[in-house]
Amino acid sequence: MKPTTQILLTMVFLLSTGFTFAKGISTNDPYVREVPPGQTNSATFLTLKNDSDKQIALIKANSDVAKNVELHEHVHANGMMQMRQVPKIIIPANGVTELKPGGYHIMLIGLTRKIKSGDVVDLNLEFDDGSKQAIKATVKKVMQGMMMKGGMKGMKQNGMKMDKSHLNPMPNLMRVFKKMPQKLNLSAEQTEKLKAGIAERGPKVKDLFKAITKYEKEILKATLADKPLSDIDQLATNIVQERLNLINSKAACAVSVKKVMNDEQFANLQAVYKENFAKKQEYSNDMKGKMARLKHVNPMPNLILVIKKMSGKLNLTDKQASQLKQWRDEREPVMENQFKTIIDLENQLQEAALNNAPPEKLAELADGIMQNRMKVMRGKVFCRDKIKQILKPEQYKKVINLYKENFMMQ
Ligand SMILES: [Cu+2]
Repeated sequence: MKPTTQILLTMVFLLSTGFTFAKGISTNDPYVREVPPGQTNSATFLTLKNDSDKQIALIKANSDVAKNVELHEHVHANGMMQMRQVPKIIIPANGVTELKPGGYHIMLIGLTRKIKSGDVVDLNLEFDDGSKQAIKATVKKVMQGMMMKGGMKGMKQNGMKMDKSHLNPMPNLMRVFKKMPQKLNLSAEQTEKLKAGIAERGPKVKDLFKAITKYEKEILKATLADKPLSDIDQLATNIVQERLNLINSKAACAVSVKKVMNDEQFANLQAVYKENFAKKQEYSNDMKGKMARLKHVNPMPNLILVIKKMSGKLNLTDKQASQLKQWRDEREPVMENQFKTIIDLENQLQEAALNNAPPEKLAELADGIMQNRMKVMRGKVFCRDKIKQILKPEQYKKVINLYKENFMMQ
């Protein structure tokens, strides 16, 4: 090869890599989640932008800060968020893929050193177009999934869809007004009055959602932190109290809407709601139904599930395994029954509210729901303490850590 040809080729090569660089993946805002001392895993988040006309995938990452670096995603499974490894993370042609809490992330497994806010971590990324990038990610405090502060707002800011259906069993009549006002034949004056009502009640309802979400996070945390039943009972009481407040506020909302409309309009509003928005909760016995239920009625950690799925890591003796199985066989039907009762009663409550049932009837159904919700939460504490009794302290500790590491959102 003549030197000139070689130079030419090198130049073409440089130009082409320059081209790929400009027209390939760019990274934005990489950061690593700060973790408390003793926790051995963390995660990296960033935005990947693809300026090329071809889809490109992130296929590998490594860093000296962790023994293992894996690409992960979060999936809804078993009634909670779980993460799992994925072979690649695709960035669509001329598109953006965000790695964020509750979604895709680069998992750092087995941290090789302590990391705290402000530290900078080096990462190398490899893409399926052959390109590589070295990036620096700053360590930051990131609110963690289920323990996220700021409730719904925090979740929304973190880009997660928040399913509120498990918080409110009452019909949300104002959805009709918001989504299909043309069906209601309202006068301008009525429209103004309803808008004013929403403006007034909206923030209060949001606060109730927030309060329930906050207490549900606290009860999860308290259960994992081995707090006694009395502490957890207090939190459970707060949860059902706020849930009752929410039901009452929805009932009050219906009353004030009724005042703005004439009888015919209100009956029509209920009919439109029934047709378009009312959803009966199904009670199906397949896995999906079971898991949806778990999420819906139970804010507590499901330690039995950890044992079921990760028993290989626990070194259970035969005796322990059979004791745990016996406990599970005993408890599961009881819990299922409580779940079923809650869902039945919530369906009845929705129907009663849409059929002008008297307030006493609504109160009675709401009360039944809350009694069973209390039972579920208390039952989970018994379950925790039973597991603790069967396992050795270090095994139990392992269960708690496995739960935190694998079943809580990164
Ligand atoms: Cu992960």
